[in-house]
Amino acid sequence: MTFASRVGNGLVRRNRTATRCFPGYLRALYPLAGLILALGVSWACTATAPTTPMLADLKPTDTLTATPTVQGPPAPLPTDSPTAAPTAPGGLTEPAPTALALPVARGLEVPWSLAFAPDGRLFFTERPGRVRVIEDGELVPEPWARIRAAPRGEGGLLGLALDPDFSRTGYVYVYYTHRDGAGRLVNRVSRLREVEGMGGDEEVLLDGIPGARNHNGGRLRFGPDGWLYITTGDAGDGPLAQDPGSLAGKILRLDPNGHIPGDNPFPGSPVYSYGHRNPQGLDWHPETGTMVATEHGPSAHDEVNVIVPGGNYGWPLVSGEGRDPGSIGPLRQTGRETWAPSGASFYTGGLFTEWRGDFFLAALRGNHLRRLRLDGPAGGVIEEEVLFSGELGRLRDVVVGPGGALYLATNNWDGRGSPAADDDRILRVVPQVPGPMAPALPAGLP
Ligand SMILES: [Ca+2]
Repeated sequence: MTFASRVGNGLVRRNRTATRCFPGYLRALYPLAGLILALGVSWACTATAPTTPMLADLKPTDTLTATPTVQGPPAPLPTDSPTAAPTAPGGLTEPAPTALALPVARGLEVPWSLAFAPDGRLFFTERPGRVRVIEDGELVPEPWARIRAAPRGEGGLLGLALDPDFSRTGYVYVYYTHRDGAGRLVNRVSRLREVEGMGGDEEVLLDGIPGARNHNGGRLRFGPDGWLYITTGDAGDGPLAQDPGSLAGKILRLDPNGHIPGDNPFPGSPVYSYGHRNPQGLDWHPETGTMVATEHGPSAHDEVNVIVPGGNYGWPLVSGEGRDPGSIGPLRQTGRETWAPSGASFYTGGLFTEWRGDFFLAALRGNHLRRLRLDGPAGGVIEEEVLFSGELGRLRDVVVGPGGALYLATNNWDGRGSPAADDDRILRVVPQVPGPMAPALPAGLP
């Protein structure tokens, strides 16, 4: 096995170093000599090769967070992983794509949800109650909107989605925890309208979604059908997830004006699927339209589910590998591992051509970005890769920028992390080296 076929962070570092240091004819010898070269030369290359930023918008103070330069003796080679590397026709192993995370914004407070506007601006929420914007690569100091959320425990200002027709309507949709008239924590979906660059005119579309300190769900996304999908948690009361009359532990679907679509699976109800514990990520396969959602399990047993209308996903009757004839089992579950998966996106960009169509999820407890390749619309996971393991801390969201970069939000200030001096951050993930994997990068965001 060449060292380029390994997965995980050890590979990313080593492969990058080799590609930068060795001329092409030496790279052709990798299958025979890669291991020896890696052991013998990687230290020298790593110690001498300059880490040259290649992006026009990289600022002098930016650090290359995904590439801690190895000083001193080389680290041990990564151990074998059960995960297969991408295999080219003819059985040749392609070098795994190498990725680099560059800070776009720092010093944020629990950025929970990222969404790009058609004009290239990056909108995001901060959980205490701010909608903010990054424009032309710069964080706009004044929030786009302030929301009177109740940031308790896992609650606060969570999801954000832009109207598919944002250029015309200026609508931004948000999901947040607040206190109702009786002082209870509940969640609501609202939309704001942009007027002269600022958000206002809040219009509440759905309120009274059961809330609690934990398990508030909170992801918003517009589907390819143009309807708004909303993930809700069980608010700590598992049986609510099986109660068709409760909005807790569900994926909901509304039209952009907050009305219930006529073809929802339960007539007159916003419920699209049920039996969820705490789903926080969802996206649709770009070609098949298959809807895939992530969900936090009870101590491990996290899930990735293919969502169908009217489907029962089992909580609290079963979770993880548990099977129940009346519910739909997960596409992937984590067994005894805990990822705590949150935001998720299928990769649709052109910067990482090998990743096109793969499903990425941001892991909180897992401290990584995970890539899953699915076998067909609802098939199993046929390839899996962990990126940035332990390097960035807790990750809350991942989206694809219009230029093909992935964007990540850290959540090291969410009460469960170990924040670095410049946390929380939004980071831009780009290929490490020019070549077939990395066509010429456009200047500036995105
Ligand atoms: Ca389940």
